[in-house]
Amino acid sequence: MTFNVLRKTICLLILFIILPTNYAIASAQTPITIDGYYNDWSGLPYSWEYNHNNPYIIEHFWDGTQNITKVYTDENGNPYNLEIRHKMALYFDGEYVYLHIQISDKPGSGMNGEDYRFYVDDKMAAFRVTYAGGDHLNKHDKKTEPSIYFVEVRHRDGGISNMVVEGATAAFTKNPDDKNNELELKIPLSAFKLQNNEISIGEFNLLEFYCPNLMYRRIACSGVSTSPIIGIAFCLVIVGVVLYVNKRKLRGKEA
Ligand SMILES: [Ca+2]
Repeated sequence: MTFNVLRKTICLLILFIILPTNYAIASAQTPITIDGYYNDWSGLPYSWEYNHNNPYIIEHFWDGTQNITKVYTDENGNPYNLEIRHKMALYFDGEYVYLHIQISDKPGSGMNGEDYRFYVDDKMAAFRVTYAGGDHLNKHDKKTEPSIYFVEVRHRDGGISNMVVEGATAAFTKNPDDKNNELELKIPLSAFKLQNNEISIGEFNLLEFYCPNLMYRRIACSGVSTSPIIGIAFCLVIVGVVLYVNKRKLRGKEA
Protein backbone atom coordinates (compact mmCIF):
# COMPACT_ATOMS: atom_id res chain seq x y z
CA MET A 1 0.00 0.00 0.00
CA THR A 2 2.81 2.38 0.94
CA PHE A 3 4.50 1.60 -2.38
CA ASN A 4 1.21 2.29 -4.24
CA VAL A 5 0.82 5.66 -2.52
CA LEU A 6 4.44 6.51 -3.34
CA ARG A 7 3.92 5.45 -6.97
CA LYS A 8 0.74 7.57 -7.30
CA THR A 9 2.47 10.55 -5.71
CA ILE A 10 5.35 10.27 -8.18
CA CYS A 11 2.85 10.01 -11.09
CA LEU A 12 1.05 13.11 -9.87
CA LEU A 13 4.28 15.02 -9.53
CA ILE A 14 5.15 14.06 -13.11
CA LEU A 15 1.67 15.20 -14.20
CA PHE A 16 2.20 18.46 -12.35
CA ILE A 17 5.42 19.05 -14.24
CA ILE A 18 4.17 17.94 -17.66
CA LEU A 19 0.63 19.33 -17.81
CA PRO A 20 1.48 23.04 -17.62
CA THR A 21 3.98 22.56 -20.44
CA ASN A 22 1.41 20.77 -22.57
CA TYR A 23 -1.18 23.41 -21.87
CA ALA A 24 1.24 26.19 -22.80
CA ILE A 25 1.91 24.41 -26.11
CA ALA A 26 -1.80 23.89 -26.69
CA SER A 27 -2.52 27.55 -26.07
CA ALA A 28 0.09 28.46 -28.67
CA GLN A 29 -1.64 26.35 -31.31
CA THR A 30 -3.92 28.52 -33.36
CA PRO A 31 -7.07 27.86 -35.34
CA ILE A 32 -5.98 30.46 -37.91
CA THR A 33 -4.12 29.46 -41.07
CA ILE A 34 -2.88 32.14 -43.45
CA ASP A 35 -4.12 30.55 -46.66
CA GLY A 36 -6.65 32.96 -48.23
CA TYR A 37 -9.63 31.02 -46.86
CA TYR A 38 -11.50 32.65 -44.03
CA ASN A 39 -13.77 30.04 -42.47
CA ASP A 40 -11.16 29.71 -39.70
CA TRP A 41 -12.25 33.16 -38.45
CA SER A 42 -15.93 32.26 -38.19
CA GLY A 43 -15.99 31.46 -34.46
CA LEU A 44 -14.01 34.53 -33.36
CA PRO A 45 -15.28 37.95 -32.27
CA TYR A 46 -15.39 40.60 -35.01
CA SER A 47 -16.39 44.21 -35.38
CA TRP A 48 -17.66 46.53 -38.10
CA GLU A 49 -15.42 49.48 -38.95
CA TYR A 50 -15.31 52.39 -41.36
CA ASN A 51 -13.44 55.62 -41.94
CA HIS A 52 -16.08 57.52 -40.00
CA ASN A 53 -18.85 56.62 -37.58
CA ASN A 54 -21.59 56.14 -40.14
CA PRO A 55 -25.04 55.24 -38.74
CA TYR A 56 -26.63 51.81 -39.20
CA ILE A 57 -30.17 53.22 -39.18
CA ILE A 58 -31.10 55.54 -42.04
CA GLU A 59 -34.38 57.45 -41.80
CA HIS A 60 -36.21 58.29 -45.05
CA PHE A 61 -34.22 55.78 -47.10
CA TRP A 62 -35.53 55.56 -50.68
CA ASP A 63 -35.76 51.85 -51.56
CA GLY A 64 -36.78 52.50 -55.16
CA THR A 65 -40.49 52.71 -54.54
CA GLN A 66 -40.94 54.45 -51.20
CA ASN A 67 -39.23 56.02 -48.21
CA ILE A 68 -38.44 53.50 -45.48
CA THR A 69 -36.35 53.33 -42.33
CA LYS A 70 -33.33 51.31 -43.46
CA VAL A 71 -31.56 49.23 -40.78
CA TYR A 72 -28.24 47.56 -41.56
CA THR A 73 -27.60 44.42 -39.48
CA ASP A 74 -25.45 41.34 -39.94
CA GLU A 75 -26.30 37.62 -39.84
CA ASN A 76 -26.12 37.69 -36.03
CA GLY A 77 -28.47 40.64 -35.71
CA ASN A 78 -25.68 43.05 -34.75
CA PRO A 79 -25.61 46.59 -36.12
CA TYR A 80 -23.81 47.05 -39.47
CA ASN A 81 -22.84 44.71 -42.27
CA LEU A 82 -20.64 44.65 -45.36
CA GLU A 83 -22.98 47.01 -47.19
CA ILE A 84 -21.69 49.95 -45.18
CA ARG A 85 -18.66 48.81 -43.11
CA HIS A 86 -15.54 46.65 -43.22
CA LYS A 87 -15.52 43.47 -41.17
CA MET A 88 -12.46 43.09 -38.93
CA ALA A 89 -11.12 40.68 -36.33
CA LEU A 90 -7.95 40.67 -34.26
CA TYR A 91 -6.66 37.57 -32.50
CA PHE A 92 -3.64 36.65 -30.42
CA ASP A 93 -2.48 33.13 -29.59
CA GLY A 94 0.40 33.93 -27.26
CA GLU A 95 2.99 34.14 -30.02
CA TYR A 96 1.42 35.63 -33.15
CA VAL A 97 -1.01 38.48 -33.70
CA TYR A 98 -3.61 37.71 -36.38
CA LEU A 99 -5.72 40.17 -38.35
CA HIS A 100 -8.62 39.63 -40.74
CA ILE A 101 -10.16 42.39 -42.85
CA GLN A 102 -13.01 42.12 -45.33
CA ILE A 103 -13.67 45.32 -47.20
CA SER A 104 -17.14 46.85 -47.42
CA ASP A 105 -18.93 46.89 -50.75
CA LYS A 106 -19.81 50.54 -50.11
CA PRO A 107 -18.80 52.48 -53.25
CA GLY A 108 -15.30 53.91 -52.94
CA SER A 109 -14.11 51.25 -50.50
CA GLY A 110 -10.95 49.30 -51.23
CA MET A 111 -8.25 47.34 -49.46
CA ASN A 112 -5.51 49.51 -48.09
CA GLY A 113 -2.35 47.83 -46.82
CA GLU A 114 -0.59 50.93 -45.53
CA ASP A 115 -0.17 52.15 -41.98
CA TYR A 116 -1.31 49.14 -39.94
CA ARG A 117 -0.77 50.28 -36.36
CA PHE A 118 -0.71 47.77 -33.53
CA TYR A 119 -0.76 49.04 -29.95
CA VAL A 120 0.48 47.00 -27.00
CA ASP A 121 -0.60 48.85 -23.86
CA ASP A 122 -0.63 52.01 -26.01
CA LYS A 123 2.91 51.50 -27.37
CA MET A 124 2.83 51.30 -31.17
CA ALA A 125 4.49 49.26 -33.87
CA ALA A 126 3.40 49.87 -37.48
CA PHE A 127 3.48 47.67 -40.57
CA ARG A 128 2.46 47.72 -44.19
CA VAL A 129 1.17 44.92 -46.40
CA THR A 130 2.39 44.88 -49.98
CA TYR A 131 2.67 42.75 -53.05
CA ALA A 132 6.04 41.05 -53.31
CA GLY A 133 8.66 43.75 -53.82
CA GLY A 134 6.76 46.44 -51.92
CA ASP A 135 4.00 47.58 -54.30
CA HIS A 136 0.87 49.00 -52.67
CA LEU A 137 -2.32 47.02 -52.22
CA ASN A 138 -5.12 49.32 -53.18
CA LYS A 139 -8.29 49.55 -55.15
CA HIS A 140 -6.61 51.38 -58.01
CA ASP A 141 -4.45 48.38 -58.83
CA LYS A 142 -6.52 46.92 -61.67
CA LYS A 143 -3.62 44.89 -63.00
CA THR A 144 -4.17 42.13 -60.48
CA GLU A 145 -6.73 39.51 -61.44
CA PRO A 146 -9.15 37.98 -58.91
CA SER A 147 -7.15 35.35 -57.00
CA ILE A 148 -5.41 34.61 -53.73
CA TYR A 149 -2.09 36.47 -53.46
CA PHE A 150 0.46 35.67 -50.81
CA VAL A 151 1.75 39.09 -49.94
CA GLU A 152 4.42 40.60 -47.71
CA VAL A 153 4.28 42.25 -44.31
CA ARG A 154 6.87 45.00 -43.94
CA HIS A 155 8.00 47.14 -41.04
CA ARG A 156 6.75 50.67 -41.53
CA ASP A 157 8.65 52.62 -38.88
CA GLY A 158 12.02 52.64 -37.20
CA GLY A 159 15.49 51.74 -38.41
CA ILE A 160 14.09 48.60 -40.03
CA SER A 161 11.47 50.46 -42.04
CA ASN A 162 10.28 48.68 -45.19
CA MET A 163 12.10 45.45 -44.36
CA VAL A 164 10.05 42.26 -44.70
CA VAL A 165 9.03 41.02 -41.25
CA GLU A 166 10.63 37.69 -40.45
CA GLY A 167 8.02 35.09 -39.47
CA ALA A 168 5.06 37.16 -40.72
CA THR A 169 2.80 35.91 -43.50
CA ALA A 170 -0.24 37.39 -45.22
CA ALA A 171 -2.77 36.45 -47.88
CA PHE A 172 -4.79 38.96 -49.91
CA THR A 173 -7.82 37.70 -51.81
CA LYS A 174 -8.91 39.81 -54.72
CA ASN A 175 -12.52 39.01 -55.60
CA PRO A 176 -14.47 39.53 -58.84
CA ASP A 177 -15.57 43.14 -59.40
CA ASP A 178 -12.90 44.18 -56.85
CA LYS A 179 -15.53 43.95 -54.08
CA ASN A 180 -15.29 42.55 -50.54
CA ASN A 181 -11.58 41.83 -50.97
CA GLU A 182 -10.10 40.08 -47.94
CA LEU A 183 -6.83 39.94 -46.11
CA GLU A 184 -5.52 37.74 -43.32
CA LEU A 185 -2.11 38.03 -41.75
CA LYS A 186 -0.04 36.97 -38.81
CA ILE A 187 2.88 38.81 -37.26
CA PRO A 188 5.04 37.44 -34.45
CA LEU A 189 4.71 39.64 -31.39
CA SER A 190 8.50 39.64 -31.11
CA ALA A 191 8.59 41.70 -34.34
CA PHE A 192 6.71 44.48 -32.49
CA LYS A 193 9.53 44.77 -29.97
CA LEU A 194 12.11 44.73 -32.74
CA GLN A 195 10.49 47.89 -34.05
CA ASN A 196 9.65 49.57 -30.75
CA ASN A 197 11.75 48.53 -27.77
CA GLU A 198 9.30 50.17 -25.34
CA ILE A 199 6.78 47.43 -26.11
CA SER A 200 6.57 44.71 -23.47
CA ILE A 201 5.85 41.37 -25.09
CA GLY A 202 6.12 39.33 -21.91
CA GLU A 203 3.26 40.89 -20.02
CA PHE A 204 0.59 43.30 -21.19
CA ASN A 205 -3.09 44.04 -20.77
CA LEU A 206 -4.32 45.39 -24.08
CA LEU A 207 -3.55 44.70 -27.71
CA GLU A 208 -5.24 46.90 -30.31
CA PHE A 209 -5.24 47.59 -34.05
CA TYR A 210 -5.90 50.77 -35.95
CA CYS A 211 -5.58 51.76 -39.60
CA PRO A 212 -6.43 55.42 -40.32
CA ASN A 213 -7.23 54.55 -43.94
CA LEU A 214 -9.95 52.08 -42.97
CA MET A 215 -11.35 52.97 -39.55
CA TYR A 216 -12.09 55.79 -37.11
CA ARG A 217 -11.32 53.88 -33.90
CA ARG A 218 -9.13 51.08 -32.57
CA ILE A 219 -10.28 47.49 -32.20
CA ALA A 220 -9.12 45.27 -29.34
CA CYS A 221 -7.84 41.74 -29.44
CA SER A 222 -9.32 38.42 -28.44
CA GLY A 223 -7.43 35.22 -27.72
CA VAL A 224 -5.65 33.51 -24.89
CA SER A 225 -3.46 35.21 -22.34
CA THR A 226 0.27 35.29 -22.86
CA SER A 227 0.84 34.27 -19.29
CA PRO A 228 1.85 30.67 -18.57
CA ILE A 229 0.56 31.34 -15.04
CA ILE A 230 -2.96 30.72 -16.32
CA GLY A 231 -1.84 27.35 -17.67
CA ILE A 232 -0.28 26.45 -14.36
CA ALA A 233 -3.37 27.53 -12.40
CA PHE A 234 -5.56 25.51 -14.78
CA CYS A 235 -3.41 22.43 -14.26
CA LEU A 236 -3.34 22.90 -10.51
CA VAL A 237 -7.10 22.45 -10.60
CA ILE A 238 -6.74 19.25 -12.65
CA VAL A 239 -4.06 17.87 -10.32
CA GLY A 240 -6.24 18.75 -7.33
CA VAL A 241 -9.15 16.76 -8.78
CA VAL A 242 -6.90 13.77 -9.56
CA LEU A 243 -5.56 13.80 -6.00
CA TYR A 244 -9.09 13.84 -4.61
CA VAL A 245 -10.17 10.91 -6.80
CA ASN A 246 -7.12 8.88 -5.84
CA LYS A 247 -7.68 9.53 -2.14
CA ARG A 248 -11.25 8.25 -2.47
CA LYS A 249 -10.03 5.12 -4.28
CA LEU A 250 -7.47 4.46 -1.56
CA ARG A 251 -10.09 4.91 1.16
CA GLY A 252 -12.39 2.50 -0.71
CA LYS A 253 -9.64 -0.13 -0.77
CA GLU A 254 -8.81 0.38 2.90
CA ALA A 255 -12.48 0.05 3.94
CA1 LIG B 1 -7.37 31.24 -43.21
